Amino acid sequence: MTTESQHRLSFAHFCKLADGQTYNPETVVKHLQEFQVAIPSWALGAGATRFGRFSIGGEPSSLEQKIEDVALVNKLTQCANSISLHIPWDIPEDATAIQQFAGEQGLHFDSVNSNTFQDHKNQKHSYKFGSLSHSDPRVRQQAIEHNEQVIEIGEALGAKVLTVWLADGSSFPGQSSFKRSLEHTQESLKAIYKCLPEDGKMLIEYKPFEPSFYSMVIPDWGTSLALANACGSNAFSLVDLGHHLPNTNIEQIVATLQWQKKLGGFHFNDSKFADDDLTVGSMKPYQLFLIFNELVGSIQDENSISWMIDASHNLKDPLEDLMQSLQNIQVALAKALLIDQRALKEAQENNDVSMCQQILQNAFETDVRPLVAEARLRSGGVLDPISEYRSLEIRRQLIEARGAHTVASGL
Ligand code: PSV
Ligand code: MN
Repeated sequence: MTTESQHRLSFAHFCKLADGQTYNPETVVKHLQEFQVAIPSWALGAGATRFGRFSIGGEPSSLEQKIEDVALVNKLTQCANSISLHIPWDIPEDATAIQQFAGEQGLHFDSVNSNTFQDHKNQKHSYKFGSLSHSDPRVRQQAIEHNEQVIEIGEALGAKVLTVWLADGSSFPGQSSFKRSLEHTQESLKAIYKCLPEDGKMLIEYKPFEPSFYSMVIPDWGTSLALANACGSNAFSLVDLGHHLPNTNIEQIVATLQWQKKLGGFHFNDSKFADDDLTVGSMKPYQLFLIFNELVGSIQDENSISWMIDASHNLKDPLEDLMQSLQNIQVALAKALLIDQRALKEAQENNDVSMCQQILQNAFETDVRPLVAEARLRSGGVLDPISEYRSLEIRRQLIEARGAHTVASGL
């Protein structure tokens, strides 16, 4: 564990070594302080696999408790000042009161997520065979109306971004028509888009497989982009790191969507195989760094992308897991901010391949933890969030207050 005085020494040392480098540690610290990632309301309890779920104890069972958990993470880390709701998992009974409750704890509401991947209580038509793409117009209409309701809930909470992820697809060849499914989806998304407030946004998330195993209606960035283009200038694509087949070049997708000015949202997680929903940066930190290399331009200009952690915690304490994810995001961002972009461009223009690689690796191999800790401290957070969390025995207190067997809502 690093003490405060050790941190002072390592930060001063870092700044000294930065003398003559193209980056300014103070600017990096400033960007880190500004960079905020939303926490989804479904990431605060234990997740599950198809084979079971193991409670971690002290899980939040109300929206208020979820807000309290996010506030705690934000208090320690100072980089997670918003919460993203999934409707109907977390419908606020009194939007004004809940917005005030969150506001008192320094939080606001980020994107709202619709859910047509499972049937809701008392709903008329089932989503078993799809929602916005369904062959039956009554099911499509019901799914459109649900999204409209989510937009309204978001507006009441001050959240103007709607994220749509469709589980629609097919598991057997011939089960459905690819073209008709897309036509229906486009028509449905356009209807939803019309209900956005003027300054609202719609983010369209893609996924190559799961829950459907033969085809997904929106399997990739290209389909998401085509649908966003069909809807209009306030519709964008959303990249979820876990929604790619192994070895996909995600950083190139990020660059392509930025080139089209259609990158609107980002879900952070990590994976070994597919949508494993593991701690951000726990498997492929270099990939995360390369993605941030593509993103730093937009982070420095104007930060209009919705950033969110979308992970599931089966083994670890979710709050510790979130703090590890946040730390790894900040580390990747800081490293990307060290890249000498001018030298990289020059090396690229000169086709100096070795130098291109060298420039990236120099940044990646730099230990930026002193910068991340400094940003956290300056913003009012703590030096080492997980140690602090453990020494305060927060999980024990949560179990005492909420019980050992509470279940956070969700799937
Ligand atoms: C689907 O896998 C997804 O990534 C979407 O963002 C959902 O809204 C989220 O996970 C939670 O199930
Ligand atoms: Mn996602």
